[in-house]
Amino acid sequence: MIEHKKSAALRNRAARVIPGAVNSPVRAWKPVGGATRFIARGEGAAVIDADNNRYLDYVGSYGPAILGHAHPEVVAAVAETAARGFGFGAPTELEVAMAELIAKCIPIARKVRLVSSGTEAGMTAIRLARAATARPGIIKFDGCYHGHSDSLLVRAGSGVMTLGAPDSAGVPEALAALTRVAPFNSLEAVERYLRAEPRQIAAVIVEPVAANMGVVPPAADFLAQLSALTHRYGALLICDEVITGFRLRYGAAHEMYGAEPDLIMLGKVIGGGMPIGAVAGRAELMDLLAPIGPVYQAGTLSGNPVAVVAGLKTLEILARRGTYERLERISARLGDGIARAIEETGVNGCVNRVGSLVTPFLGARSVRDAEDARRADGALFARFFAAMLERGIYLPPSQFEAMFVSLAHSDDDIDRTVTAVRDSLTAIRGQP
Ligand code: KE4
Repeated sequence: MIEHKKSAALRNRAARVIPGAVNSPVRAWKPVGGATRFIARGEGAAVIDADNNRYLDYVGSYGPAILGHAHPEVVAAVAETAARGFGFGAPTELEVAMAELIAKCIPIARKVRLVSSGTEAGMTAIRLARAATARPGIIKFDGCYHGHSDSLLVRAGSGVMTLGAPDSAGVPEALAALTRVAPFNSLEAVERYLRAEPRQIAAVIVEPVAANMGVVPPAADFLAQLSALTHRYGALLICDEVITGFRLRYGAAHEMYGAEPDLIMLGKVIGGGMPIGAVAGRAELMDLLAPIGPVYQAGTLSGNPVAVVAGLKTLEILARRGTYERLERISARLGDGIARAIEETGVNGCVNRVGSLVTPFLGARSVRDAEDARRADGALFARFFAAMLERGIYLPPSQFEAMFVSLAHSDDDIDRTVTAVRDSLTAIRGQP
């Protein structure tokens, strides 16, 4: 049994001064039993906890650590930039370089506003869409997550065709009612909403590849048809690329699926692990933003040079030849290996993978939307998580997250992970 006395002591200490002992709920490990490990440091594909236990890491800070932890070139760039000051409340050349790079890599990103989180990017995109269309309504998809702003913390109402209901205390019913929630991959539900209130919907917001219900790819042609449908009713399409941006390719994922968004959100990888987000899109939309337009949006640390340089260096490294081919090869090795292990152990499950985003679903044969995902066996996943942790493999502590493969994961790391999956499934298969 792996000792984690220091993590337990830190958890107790933290709980006295931090709600739930964590600064973001998913870190509390509630779905898998709550024995959160406090991490002391990261090294490449590994993290080491407060009790000096080493784990192969598939959380990767929930996406930013695509190079692995503490990449020496990124660390050096951060140190060198920090030595010149941490930020000035004034523009710097670094944020111009970041905006230019994003505009060069993503055709729809004619203008870019940097912020400090994906949530801020989502808030800003929604506000821009409402201002541009003078409409209040939003359509989002069940199981997709776009940060914790009020209009996006909304779940489907009682019947599929009703208005949204708050998905958090503190979100006013009246505001939640402006958001409609459709099943992911359902054009029919979106069309019903748009037809029912043709001039009410400002925007449809979607993760091009869903990764917050576990990984769920878009159905064939879904995103291209969603774009056409949204625009036919005068609404805007927002693609939330906070996870997928620069992870699935060197640019935006929506282009892989023929989607034509008006605005996109970015985050995670473009900050290389430092706090960042971005909203980008057509110039006439982005120019609605203060100080030139009427849509107010601001941030003390927006475009922070230390965060931006971590992102720029990360993107520079990702641009090197063979990067995404290697990421695809090792991710396929992982996904195929997990699928084989599920098959060979006879455990009821499946694997969804898109690029370096991988989710093993347990207790479900196929997962195409949030309803399917919710039918997975959470208790079985919790036992799987614990068995993998015992074998030194640190998975995201929820069935509804993605495993994030990094360029620091070696073939041996992947093979070791697959062996641990097979042994863990065998171990939990017989458990009551
Ligand atoms: P942040 O505000 O957490 O930086 O980004 C919000 C966000 C927006 N869009 C997508 C597609 C996202 O996945 C996220 C945040 N992702 C979660 C994990 N899936 C972050 C982990 C956490 O909440 O601690």
